[in-house]
Amino acid sequence: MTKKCGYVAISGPTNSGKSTLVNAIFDKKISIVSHKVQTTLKSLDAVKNYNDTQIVFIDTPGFYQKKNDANYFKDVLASIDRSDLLLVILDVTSKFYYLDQIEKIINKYKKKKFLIINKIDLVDNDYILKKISEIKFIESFDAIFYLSALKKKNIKKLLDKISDLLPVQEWIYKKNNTTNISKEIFLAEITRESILKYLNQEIPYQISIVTDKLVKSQSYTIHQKIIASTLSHKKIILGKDGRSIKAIGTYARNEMEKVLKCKCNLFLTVVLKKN
Ligand SMILES: Nc1nc2c(ncn2[C@@H]2O[C@H](COP(=O)(O)OP(=O)(O)OP(=O)(O)O)[C@@H](O)[C@H]2O)c(=O)[nH]1
Ligand SMILES: [Mg+2]
Repeated sequence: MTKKCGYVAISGPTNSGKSTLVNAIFDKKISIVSHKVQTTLKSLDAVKNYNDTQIVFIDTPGFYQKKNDANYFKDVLASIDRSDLLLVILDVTSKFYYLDQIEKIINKYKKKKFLIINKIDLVDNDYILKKISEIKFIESFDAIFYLSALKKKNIKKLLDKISDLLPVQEWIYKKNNTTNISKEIFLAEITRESILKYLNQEIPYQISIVTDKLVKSQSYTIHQKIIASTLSHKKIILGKDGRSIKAIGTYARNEMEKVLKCKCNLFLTVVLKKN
């Protein structure tokens, strides 16, 4: 069997469904998802062994207007640079605010690139045709796919085409399904997903979460600290009679149990950032 292998960067505006697509491809939670903007904060590699091809997907932080952080752009561009194939994913139901930025990127990127029109479960064909006519540089893409990452529609077609295109070379990773983040960080990400789900406005963007302790016996015992930047944020995270932190913890624990396939005891503490 001839082995193939390569990196595939998944890029596009915030909220277009990049992380949902990764989870659909792996059929499990690899990367956290939310309805809010700026969910993915750092690029993440995930290894998929698909027939004779090892595909290393790179989920990246989405484009976001208000984001003015040089590290963020560096991270996204570095992920695109090291990939053998670029997927640009657009939410068909959204306003295409970022077409200029995308055009610049794909003109610069000399390797293969696919356009993915996502969330087709929400619209009809006429609408899709009208929307893609807005993309004047559509000819620059080597292929276009129409997907629903959420409903897992047309994922296999995409994987087959990716597999066709990747170069013949030895696999890089020994294991399937692995990512380049530690279990501690991933579990902190799950708690962040829960906070994005339950808390509004700026709070999810001004906290950090650390897994202090992770012990496995018959079940997992997980201790995490949620670090709030102000006292008022801390109070909101706790909620009246601790209701909010309880809901955050319950959702996070359930998600952790699904991912780890094991009972989890999650202990969350909210602390105030020093200074
Ligand atoms: N209806 C529908 N919703 C989707 C689809 N794909 C993703 N979503 C929803 O879109 C929202 C954003 O999804 P994410 O996967 O977090 O988007 P992202 O591109 O990773 O966003 P950032 O990490 O902020 O760049 C979530 O509420 C998803 O459930 C889809 O195919 N159909
Ligand atoms: Mg994401």
